[in-house]
Amino acid sequence: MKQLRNMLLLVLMAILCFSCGKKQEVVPIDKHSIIPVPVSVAAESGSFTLSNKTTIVLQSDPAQVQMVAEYLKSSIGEFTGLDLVIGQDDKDNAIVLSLDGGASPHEEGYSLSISDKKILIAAPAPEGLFYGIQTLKQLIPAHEGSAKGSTNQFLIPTGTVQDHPEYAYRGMMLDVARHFFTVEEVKKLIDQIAVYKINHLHLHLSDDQGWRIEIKSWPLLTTIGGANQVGGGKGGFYTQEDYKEIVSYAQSRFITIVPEIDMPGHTNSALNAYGILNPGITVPEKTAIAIDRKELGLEDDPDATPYHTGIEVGFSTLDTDSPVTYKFIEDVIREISEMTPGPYFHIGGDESHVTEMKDYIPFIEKAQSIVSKYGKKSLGWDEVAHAKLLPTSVAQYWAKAENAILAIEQGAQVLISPAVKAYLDMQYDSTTHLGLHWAAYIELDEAYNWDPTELEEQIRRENILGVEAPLWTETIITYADIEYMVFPRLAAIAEIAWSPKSARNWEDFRRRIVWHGQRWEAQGKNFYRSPKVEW
Ligand code: TNX
Repeated sequence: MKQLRNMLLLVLMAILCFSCGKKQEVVPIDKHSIIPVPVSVAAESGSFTLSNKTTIVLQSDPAQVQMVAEYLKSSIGEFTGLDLVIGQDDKDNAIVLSLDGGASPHEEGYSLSISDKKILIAAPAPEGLFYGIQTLKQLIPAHEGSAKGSTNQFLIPTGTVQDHPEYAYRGMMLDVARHFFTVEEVKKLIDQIAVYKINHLHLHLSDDQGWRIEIKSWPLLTTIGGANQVGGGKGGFYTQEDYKEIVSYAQSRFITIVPEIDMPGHTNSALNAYGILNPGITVPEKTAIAIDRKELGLEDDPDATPYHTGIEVGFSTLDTDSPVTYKFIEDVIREISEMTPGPYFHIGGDESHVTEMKDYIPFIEKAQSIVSKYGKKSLGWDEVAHAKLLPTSVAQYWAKAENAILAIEQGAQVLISPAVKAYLDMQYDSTTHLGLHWAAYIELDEAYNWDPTELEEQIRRENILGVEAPLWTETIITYADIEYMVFPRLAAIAEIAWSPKSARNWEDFRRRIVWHGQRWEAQGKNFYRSPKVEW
């Protein structure tokens, strides 16, 4: 009898121990792996049990939060296998989404409060709810659809997070001109970068090798200018419907599309489509156009330049004296602006090596004023600061600090993208099989360990609109190539753009990124396993 009692006791203890052991598996919220690291995190000792019995509850105006609620439901479903119900009643075992203005004084801020019975995400605007959801998703201890049936439970640590971004503009750029990427691929990228609270996607829509956006008043831009890419190949372009689809998908992830048409240089694809835009500079292999036009059933255009499939830059320019050029850029800026709800139009302006400065400056000023005529703010690579900038214009610092400072002296803001730190097409080290290294090799710690306010004394916090990481695609051909160059470095850049400098720390980032690697692995993402991290 006594033996039986002892055995029962042992079994009981084992069960207790097992469950207490299980409890200990809950990583406290302040030992989290959240990227970007939040402004403040306070831990409590319990846990919330996420299961199929959890309801997503919409407080405030349900219409406004419906979209984020559906996003929460589907994205939690993806990596837990749970199927949460969206409801209206406030009850226990709920994730409550509330547009409570009092929660955070910051436009994009949010607070996340997790108790044993309830998770409350409160924000003054829907974007804050979306960011709170991104944080919550990173606290769920699952990476693949592991829930089977209604019994599956995921323990989320209790505590609170108060958070808001350091910079208003947190961006990535994708060059779709050197190699074209489809609407589906761009949407996938949007989903992947939204996780890190990136809120701008800059699309480099034209360059010497390809013109990627349909302009109805200049149809050959895409039929001829879009039919190539680096290394040869079929190229491609977005119809206006495609572009609108990208814009609206991005909006559903609180990402603003920033369209770029590079000018007056980097324009060979336009000069190849319409000879009339050429200042008549001599370029080799002029015969190539004739062949191509005949294939397309078009008349030969003796003034057109040949198409370009190499990666050299700086040889092309629009004719800055010709009225046709200004009709052309106005048509392009108008048609694209009309489809772009975001505030920016990027006019490029980089590496116009064959445009004389005396021609370049008035050209940029005219382009800038056409951009404002169509209600947009003009963004341009740092060289545009040689021209007289409007106070609403933004210069994107990629190469020369003195240009960024010139822009600041004119009252413009700067977007920080130093090639030596933020260029996602730079190789990680000398063994990286993709990318270039003209600016630097950028290992993960190099991408992380810098701050926009510490680059130059004259570039101060108030001059900085934000941070953007560009991916140029001369060597990037497939979606897997994109992933390899973007991850994990974009997570580092996103933390620079979102988190306060005082909260950032390389050793801690290095620890946190491991968890992200596990989730990427479960998602089948082709990320770079940096040797700086113990994956
Ligand atoms: C410089 S960055 C360029 C691009 C290239 C890139 C390659 C900038 C404004 N111009 O045309 O694609 O280097 O890293």
